[in-house]
Parts: sequence; C-alpha cells; structure tokens
Amino acid sequence: MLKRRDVLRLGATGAFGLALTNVGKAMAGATGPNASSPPTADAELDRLTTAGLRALPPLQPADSVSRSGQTKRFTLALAAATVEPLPKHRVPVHAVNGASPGPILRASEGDELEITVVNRLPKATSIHWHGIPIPFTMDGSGSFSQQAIRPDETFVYRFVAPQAGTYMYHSHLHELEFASVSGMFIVDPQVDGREPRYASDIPIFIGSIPWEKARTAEAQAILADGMLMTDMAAKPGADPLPGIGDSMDRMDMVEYWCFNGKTFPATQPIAVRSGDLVRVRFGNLTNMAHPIHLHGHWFRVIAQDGSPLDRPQIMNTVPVQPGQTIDIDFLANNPGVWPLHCHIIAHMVDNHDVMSGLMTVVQYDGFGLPAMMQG
Ligand SMILES: [Cu+2]
Repeated sequence: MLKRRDVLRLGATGAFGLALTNVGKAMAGATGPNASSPPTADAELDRLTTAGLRALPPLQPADSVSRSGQTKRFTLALAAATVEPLPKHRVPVHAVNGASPGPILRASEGDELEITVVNRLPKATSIHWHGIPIPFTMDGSGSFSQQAIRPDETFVYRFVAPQAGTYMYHSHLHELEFASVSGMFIVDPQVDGREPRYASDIPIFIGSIPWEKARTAEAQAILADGMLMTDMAAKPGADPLPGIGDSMDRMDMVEYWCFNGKTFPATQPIAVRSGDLVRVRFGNLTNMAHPIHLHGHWFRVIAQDGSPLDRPQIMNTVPVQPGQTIDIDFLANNPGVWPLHCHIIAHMVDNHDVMSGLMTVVQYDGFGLPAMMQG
C-alpha cells in the first residue's frame, strides 16, 4: 500500500509510476495465443511505425446537408432510477429511460428529428442538444430559449440532423444535480465514402456518479485524509487507500468514474479482430478533462466536437475536455488485451479495487479477459 510519505518522497511522477504498476495487477489472468512468446515476424513490426495510420484518408465533412425525407422519432422519459455502476453498488440518480447515460440517439444527416421529452422528475428542466446548430427555440438551453418543461409535462423537440459527427445531449437546468440526465447523439453521413469503413464504431460516454449513501463514512475518511484532517473523519480507518494522491486528487476519488455508466472492471470490453479498423467516439460531460490513453497502439484523432480534422493527429493519449467530443480510430495490429484508460490516477482508483474508474480493454479475438473483468 502506498503511504503519504511515499507519495511525498516519490513526487507526483514516481507515485504515478507505482500506481500504474497496478495496471499490470489488474491485467493478471489475461491470456491469449501469444501470452508468453514475444512476436518476431517481420510483418508484425508494422506496429512500430505510424505508416498505416498516415495512409488512411481523413473523414470528409459535408459541404451541405439536404433533407433525407426520413423522420426519426425518439422518446426520452426523465425520471428517478437506480443505477449500478459496479455490481452491488446501487445509486439513485435522475435518469433517461431508466438509465444513465440515456440511449444513444442515432440519425443520418438531413433526417427530421422528433424527440419527445417527458419530465417525470420533481423539478422543471429542458434538454440541450450539445454541439448541434439548430433553431434557437429548440436549443433546450433552459430559460434562454424555452419555458422549462415542468414536472409531468412533455415537450417535443424538432430539428434536422446536422453534418455527420459525434454530439451529446443533457439537461440544462440544475446542471450539477441533473448531470446524469445525458447521453450521446451520433449522426451518420447521408452518402457513403466520406468515412473509412470501420469494423466497429464504439461510443464511450464519460460520466461520473457519486458514491452511494452507504459509503458516506468511507468518503469522509478519504476527504479528511486528503486534507490531513484525519481526526475529523467519523471513521478514519474507512479510507481504503490512505495516502494516495493529494487533496484535489482525493476529492475525485469519491465518485464512480464511468465509461457508459459503468466503472472498471464492470466496463464493456472493446472486442476487435486483427486487421480491424476501429473507431471510438468519446463524449465528456464531467467537469474534468480526461487524458485517454491506449496501450500498444497509436491512434488518429479524426474529429473534435463533431467536426472532422483535415489533418488527423496521431497520438496515444488524447485529452477529452469537459463538454467535448473526440473521435479516434486505430488499426488493430497488435494482438492482446490492452488497457484503454484515463491517465489521471484519481479517476482509476475510485473503489476498494485499486484499478477501477475510467478504464476498459481492447480485447482481441482469442484473448481472455483479465480475471477481475470476468466478475
Ligand atoms: Cu480522468
């Protein structure tokens, strides 16, 4: 166990390195055909350059959007619900159709959208279509553009799907309290050929859910320990990871940091086959930036906030800022079970399990999941 004095002695970088050795522990049990033999075939050395990624075309933005003649109808029912970011940890939240994040809304460019929002929450709210340029009265920005939807009232949003890209939606009143009323909104191109053909296209919504009430003593202990006021904690010994991180880090540790509403190891693995071209879409509606890192691969950053980048950047760690969407793609050319995670320790240690939080794995066909993901 890392102690505070160790953190001080090591400094941030050293402590970080130690915490990251826990990635190795979390991966224990992952097995596959190449688990014990280093790869040697020359063809496999392709992974050591970015040539494959540089040869891919960028996404092409739409020059114009014309009506598709299709209407897509969705109903979003906002109501209290209980979610389970980790098995047996049940937290009451404000939800969309019983879940948080809510359903992924998917349409094509030029589709007419008719989205019925039913408010069964105790407070008035509205739904904002984040990043989508639409008529002002449909923007859902609380009292700026419309009368809030009162409890037991319904409002129908109508607008045309914009250029292809990754967007989000969220409640726009009482934002902290209603942060869980949110989800992703994906628009596909109306014509083929503007995007590479992806073997899989994975949306990852980054959110956070406060710990359940049953963990109050533990949360107090963590926060008190972070502020060196251990005596003030009702149960000082309740801190499961005493001494990791500074006080700001520790404030972050009392949330379940979630990919698609689940915290590691309950997150969904990304299943790939060798040779796949894989797209991942991140949307971040937390109040923190999350530097998302993929092991074993470079990736291209191909779009930001729904807009394709003319010259995709090749990286292996990309910050996803609050309110931002980032699309990446990568070539599956390095078989294994590879962590994909936020590189801020406090967003990976939000539970008794040292590895948790904003993390999942890219799992190649033929490779088993790490033991802790097998539940
Ligand atoms: Cu993070």
